[in-house]
Amino acid sequence: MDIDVLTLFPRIFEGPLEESILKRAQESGRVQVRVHNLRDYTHDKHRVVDDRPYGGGPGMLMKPEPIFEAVEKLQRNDSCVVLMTPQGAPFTQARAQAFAKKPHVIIICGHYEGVDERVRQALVHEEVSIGDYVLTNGALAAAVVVDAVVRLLPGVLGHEDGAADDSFATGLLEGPQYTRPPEFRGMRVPEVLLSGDHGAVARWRAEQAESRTKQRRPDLLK
Ligand code: JDQ
Repeated sequence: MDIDVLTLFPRIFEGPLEESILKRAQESGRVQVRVHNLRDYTHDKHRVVDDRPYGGGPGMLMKPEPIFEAVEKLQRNDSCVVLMTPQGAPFTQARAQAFAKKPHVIIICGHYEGVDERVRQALVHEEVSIGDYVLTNGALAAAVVVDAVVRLLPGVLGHEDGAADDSFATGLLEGPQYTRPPEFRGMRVPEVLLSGDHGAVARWRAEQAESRTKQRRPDLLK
């Protein structure tokens, strides 16, 4: 899979892409993530990427020209062009799975107050939001999307089942989990987990997942 990210802050991606799973996914050739600085797609001396909104008002918008130039250079007939924006459809595990099946995703990170509407009109296939809070720009949101998508690619996670029993794939939250020692500062690991009875363990985990989901995320049960 190929992912191209268009941003004014390419260094925001350096840390995340160079760590652990994302780094190994790239080294093994399962994904190629390229981060492009939109300023490199300007032609004027001051490399201007923003301008004032027509009709007035505070803040600045991203000019359409550098985004059009970058997307038109990078896009292929199999590309999916995604815009990060607080007005987008919620980014969910289902959307991450859909993106993971695409051969090429181009992610446009908005900056300032957003992008000129003609970018949406002419270039963008999908607008996504990672949650109902306002970030300073789209770069961190795009890094979240890249992370969630890359770990779903075949061979990226070490263990076999891969992401199959992630809580958002099963539709339930994960229940409590324990590792050694069996007693720590007076707190005991539940006896059933030490019993060796795999059927009883499976039933206990299912009950715990259900009650935790009911308590914390009843919306997931509906
Ligand atoms: C941009 C901003 C005031 C946007 C500029 C581009 N889930 C999510 N939260 N925030 C974003 C996504 C996001 C994405 C792209 C962005 C925020 N901003 C800041 C400021 C109004 C609108």
